[in-house]
Amino acid sequence: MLIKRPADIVPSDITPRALFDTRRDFIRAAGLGAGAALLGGLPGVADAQGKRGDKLGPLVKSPFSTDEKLNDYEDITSYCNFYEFGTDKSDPSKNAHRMSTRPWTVSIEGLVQKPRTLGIEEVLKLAPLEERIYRLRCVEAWSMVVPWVGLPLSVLLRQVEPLGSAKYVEFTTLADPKTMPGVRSAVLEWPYVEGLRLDEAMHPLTLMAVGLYGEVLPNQNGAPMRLVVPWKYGFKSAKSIVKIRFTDKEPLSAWSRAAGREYGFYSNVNPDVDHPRWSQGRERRIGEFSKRKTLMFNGYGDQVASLYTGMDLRKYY
Ligand SMILES: Nc1nc2c(c(=O)[nH]1)N[C@H]1C(S)=C(S)[C@@H](COP(=O)(O)O)O[C@H]1N2
Ligand SMILES: [Mo]
Repeated sequence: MLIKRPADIVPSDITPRALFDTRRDFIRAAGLGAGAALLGGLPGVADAQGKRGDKLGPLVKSPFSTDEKLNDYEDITSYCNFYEFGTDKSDPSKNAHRMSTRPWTVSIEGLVQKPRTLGIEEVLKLAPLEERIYRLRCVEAWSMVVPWVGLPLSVLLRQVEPLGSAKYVEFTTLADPKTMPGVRSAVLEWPYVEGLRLDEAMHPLTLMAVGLYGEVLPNQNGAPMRLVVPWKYGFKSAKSIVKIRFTDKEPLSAWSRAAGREYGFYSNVNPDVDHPRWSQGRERRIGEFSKRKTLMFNGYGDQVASLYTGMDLRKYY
């Protein structure tokens, strides 16, 4: 995203429509998108071995979900940013199958009472898994609506009893040159690092996603667990996380390190603060032709604006 201007996206290039329409009808019929609070009928989380197509469930529906039209499974899984697998939107779906997501552990450390390393199976059992339909707004001025499956990040963070001195949380993602061709190139410094202020990380909207469309995450979308911070530009939502560290200093994220003038620490979606090389005022929803207006905090202002009271969001972009 450092290199390219927002491309004109032609979804017909990447989507065999008949295929994913069928798939979506099937998933709808299985209960996702229905009104029930607890969606039964799906195998339990213990059945999810991380193979493509493994179901997650039962799922609790989230009150935070948008009712906008979902992007198709094919769009979400074939139009991706995951530079470890290449800089083209189509590279992750071609290359990410090489990454192994079992076994997988995340170590949670730093300014905490009880540092822990959890296996992905333990993470899946920490809380009832929720379906959360969120908008994802990339800094490159496209957006999607994604039916994530996950648990509140706060549930995971509480496991280690953060100390009072902890002010920020840093996320480090996998960097394996053997399976990730992008890591052999210098497009970013590896591993990919992201960070949140502690109150942002603990906010109820902040999700640790482990699936989408009721199934385990496809590798290209950040298996086996990735952040989803829906009021921030997409690059804050780090994929394939292996380490979470509590700190008292603002973490230096991979994109701020590469181009700090373009990508700030906060990176809240803000139509009034342009990227130095393009406007952030509008966005193209993948699958749509005309552009729509970008909303402050990506439309999540009612829930998150109070986190930034008194801050100049032009300075803290
Ligand atoms: N490890 C890692 N995480 C990452 C990225 C990346 O290159 N590497 N790209 C980010 C960007 S720019 C976006 S827009 C989202 C895209 O998520 P999606 O491909 O699941 O839509 O992932 C983010 N997380
Ligand atoms: Mo992005």
